[in-house]
Amino acid sequence: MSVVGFDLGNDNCVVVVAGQMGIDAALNDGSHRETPALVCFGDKQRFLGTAGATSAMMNPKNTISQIKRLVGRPFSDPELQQDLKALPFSVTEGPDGFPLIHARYLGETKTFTPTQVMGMVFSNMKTIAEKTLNSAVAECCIGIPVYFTDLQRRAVLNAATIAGLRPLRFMHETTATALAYGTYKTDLPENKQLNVAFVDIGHASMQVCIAGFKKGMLTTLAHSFDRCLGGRDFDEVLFQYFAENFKADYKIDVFQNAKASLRLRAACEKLKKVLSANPEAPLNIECLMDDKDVRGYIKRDEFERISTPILERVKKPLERALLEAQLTVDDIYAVEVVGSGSRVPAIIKILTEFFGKEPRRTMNASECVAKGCALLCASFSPAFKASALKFNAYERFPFPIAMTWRGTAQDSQNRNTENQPRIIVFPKGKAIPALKELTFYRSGTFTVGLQYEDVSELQAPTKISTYTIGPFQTTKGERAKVKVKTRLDGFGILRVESAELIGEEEIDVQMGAAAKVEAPKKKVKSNIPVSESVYGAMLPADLVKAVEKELEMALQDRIMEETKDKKNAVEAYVYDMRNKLGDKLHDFVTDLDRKALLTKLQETQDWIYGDGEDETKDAYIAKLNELKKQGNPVEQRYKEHSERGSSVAQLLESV
Ligand code: ATP
Ligand code: K
Ligand code: MG
Repeated sequence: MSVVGFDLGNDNCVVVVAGQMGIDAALNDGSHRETPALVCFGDKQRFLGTAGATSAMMNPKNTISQIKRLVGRPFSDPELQQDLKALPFSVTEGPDGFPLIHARYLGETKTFTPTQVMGMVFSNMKTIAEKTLNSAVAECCIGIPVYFTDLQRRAVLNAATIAGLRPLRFMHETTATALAYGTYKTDLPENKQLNVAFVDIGHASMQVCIAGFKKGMLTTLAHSFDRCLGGRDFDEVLFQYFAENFKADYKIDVFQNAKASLRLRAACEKLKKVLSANPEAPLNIECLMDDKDVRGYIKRDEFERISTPILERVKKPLERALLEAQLTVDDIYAVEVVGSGSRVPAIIKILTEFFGKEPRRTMNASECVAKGCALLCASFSPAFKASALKFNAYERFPFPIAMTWRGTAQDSQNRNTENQPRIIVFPKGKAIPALKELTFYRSGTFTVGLQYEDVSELQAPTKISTYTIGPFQTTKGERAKVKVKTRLDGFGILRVESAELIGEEEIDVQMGAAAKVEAPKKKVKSNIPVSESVYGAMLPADLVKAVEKELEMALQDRIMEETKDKKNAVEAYVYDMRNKLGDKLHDFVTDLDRKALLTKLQETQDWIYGDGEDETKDAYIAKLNELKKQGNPVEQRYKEHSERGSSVAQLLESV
């Protein structure tokens, strides 16, 4: 079983694997531990992650980023609409009311759902894990933001499935961080509880978790968040600031030019990072627009002043978390900050003031989420059963969930859904996973619905799903007892899992003292069909198609990578052979043959940079074989000669 943890960020992804080196982050092709969450569509293939980053500037319209913001949200979602304004690629509303991403791929304009694109990011991260482990990866745990709705959770699960992954659990990102913290903290008390506040400021959002620790155990006490407060908001403030300045100073309107906007945004992000370590920073961009080179400059004080509207929002999630945990700042043993967005010094200042203590960075700020997920995954693995890393994590669900239904015959006439009877099946803070059983008395098929009890903290429609329960038969059309089981599963996804018809006799058994004298009657249980309809969710048939499509695209990528490798092999052979013919192979070939071979090499080189620039894999293989046919005999003669030489030398040495 594979032990793998994924953190798919808005900006950066990390995969942690349990391998021979212990539990550690896997390196990507560029030997980095963080991989950009990017998919770039090309004429012949896709470029994922690091490979996609190089094309982001060259090919912005076809480089898809911020995918985590786009999944599981209807097109009309105001936050999504806001996000789209800053994105250089095209997104339109699909027939189902959900976003469709447009990109030129294989020479045609194609559309992809955000879930599909997230599947591509997962594919890339899976490949990175597999290269490190040298084996296939299926089982894994995945970090998700605590504020993800049911639909977003389903989208992530589908995306993972598209990539061929079989997640065992999702873990809220801050809880994963807390698990990583607790597992490696060796001095946790046996009886007393240490309360630690975790603050994660990433690229797009801020999350807070207060967790209580005892030896070998963590309990999440509170979760809070601001979905729209992250590193990118500072980039945007700087972008607006410089764009306005350039209007006045250089008479250019960057807002009107997509490419210039993109370059200025990227420069602002760099500048922001410089400001984290320096009291001031310059900004220089050559040929930004209208052939004008621009120069700018900002002091950290000024940056903080223009960022006030963002910085003012940092306190709110902190207050909410304390309130929910019913703790005061004095009860907080330590504050841990993670997420690279938290590197802005003004944020640390606010945290220090709020908690009355300096926040710590005990953990690797970019890897702790993936690490926590890998640790959770390890806890499911037989190989880690008795491990010293064993740690129990009690996770909580952040939203209260209600079940609704049509009432009795009379009130089913009542069309006003506001008056629909409902019950809270899972209160806010319910431990995950959980099961709730409700009993209904019905004479035939009926429907129940699941919905958010409170959408004030959510950007989602109230309704989640409806379930049709039935058909079933009752004697003489009387009402029968139906038990409906609702599950909040290990992914924080809600579903009515099953329904059972319970024989009427059972009611008598529960009637108390009088019933006890009667012979106990047998319970008759039978399953009733349950059909699910989730608002906005991907249909199973579409998921199957998406899995196939991903395999097809991955194959195309592999063919293109192999083609490049073969082409490089031909090129390398040309240079290598030419050098050798002038050097060590020189005396092992007649002048005539050498000349012929050199001509052949030159022809091949011309071909590679000319007609053969864009050939098939087989054409390159054939070309290499052709060259080797002429080159190999020469190499062979040299080899025989040097072997003879060395065996003579060995002979001489042994006497
Ligand atoms: P999310 O958690 O929102 O899904 P993520 O996990 O991809 O996103 P991180 O990698 O934690 O996000 O943080 C990325 C953000 O951190 C970017 O906005 C980046 O500009 C910012 N960042 C990175 N280094 C620094 C720095 N030295 N100073 C300020 N900001 C930084
Ligand atoms: K990350
Ligand atoms: Mg993150």
